[in-house]
Amino acid sequence: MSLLEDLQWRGIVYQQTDEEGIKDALKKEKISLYCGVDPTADSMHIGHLLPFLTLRRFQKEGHRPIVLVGGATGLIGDPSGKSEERKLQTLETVQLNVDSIQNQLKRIFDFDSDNGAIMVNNYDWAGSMDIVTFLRDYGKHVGVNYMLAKDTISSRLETGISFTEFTYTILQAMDFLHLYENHNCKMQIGGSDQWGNITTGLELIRKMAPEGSKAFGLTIPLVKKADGTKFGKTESGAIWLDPEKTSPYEFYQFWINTADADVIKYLKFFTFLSREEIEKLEKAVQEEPHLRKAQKTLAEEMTRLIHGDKALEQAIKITDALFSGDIKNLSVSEIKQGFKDVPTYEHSEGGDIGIVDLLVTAKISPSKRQAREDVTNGAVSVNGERVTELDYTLSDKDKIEGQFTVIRRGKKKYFLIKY
Ligand code: 545
Repeated sequence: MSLLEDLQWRGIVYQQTDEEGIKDALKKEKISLYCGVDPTADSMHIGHLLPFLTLRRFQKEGHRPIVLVGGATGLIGDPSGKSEERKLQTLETVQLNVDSIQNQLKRIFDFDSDNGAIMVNNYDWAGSMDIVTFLRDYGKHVGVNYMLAKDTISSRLETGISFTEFTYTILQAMDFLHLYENHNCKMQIGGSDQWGNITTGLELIRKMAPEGSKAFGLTIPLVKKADGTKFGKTESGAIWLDPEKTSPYEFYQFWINTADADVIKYLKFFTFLSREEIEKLEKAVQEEPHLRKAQKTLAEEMTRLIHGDKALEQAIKITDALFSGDIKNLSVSEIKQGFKDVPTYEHSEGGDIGIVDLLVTAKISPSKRQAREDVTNGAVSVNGERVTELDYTLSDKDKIEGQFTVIRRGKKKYFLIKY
């Protein structure tokens, strides 16, 4: 199966500027191609991932990926897919964001092989360009009518669009031309919202590059969930790649909670598993869905890819401990990850406290009578050990690394006591 056939089988191809041309080019030679991201935040989230994973698929087949971080375009703001004008960010913020996003992208690509990835920043060529050069050498080749016909611009004419954001598409087009001329970059890929910007680039190349020059664009579909809700969001917000914003455990949990109706699609989109492996998992979803083999594989592949082996191991350890209730062996950092969304009570005096009093003051049991019942019934455990004596007192030995006690009431209800 060719790369394109594989992408098609995975459902990754949305639009192509020249289907036959792309097929021919990829058959004939190894090409260089690029995908860009604007440093509008200090981290990417999983909604930004798909085009870059697709770029990585090209690299695995011998093509050279160029990863662009928009130090210049990030200062302007892409109107694509936005119904309102963006707020400008400061130079300092954008520079900090460039660094952290580059670090996230570095994990995904191979930089050392013969077709090693190239990391570029458009600030290097666009940042200091003077306005006369911009208008004479680039602006002159892009018609205003042509720009107004683009969805991303026309959809903003009613609500308003500044000249700054109107011009954005020319900046991205200059990037494509620059990479075409300096790195022989033949193709740009991006999410479906990038179609307008990608085709402006092709227009500029057609007008400015020598006769017979050929370049292509390919877009990738928006990830949609079977139930119609937005992909990549939970009640606590977006799923970030930054482990400080979304812990590897939460990240793992996100993927493992994928619905049966979505899991095969996500395996195709996001993992590098082969067709055979994915088809096996598809069978597993149909025949033994309760085992959640496909979800487990997806969560493992994604957590390993973004956070590495060690973080994956930890995420599995926390998941298992929470499931079995055996949490004694968790470290403080693992407890922090696993119990982030669990009701927490701060025992500020820090001294010893009787179990019944604690259950009441921490609002774990609704009344003293109920608290006593819970203990004698064996419904309460402290750090995974059942406690049945009413006069049990929590002391230093119950504090994990001096900081936490985990109380469980019933089968699944966890509470955290913090000192
Ligand atoms: C800039 C200069 C270029 C080529 C591309 C760009 C960026 C592009 C853009 N892309 C989006 C983006 O989102 C902000 C991320 C915050 C960390 O705005 N003009 O930068 C997204 N992109 C990935 C996909 C996308 C797109 O990074 O293409 O469709 C999301 O899936 O929205 O020369």
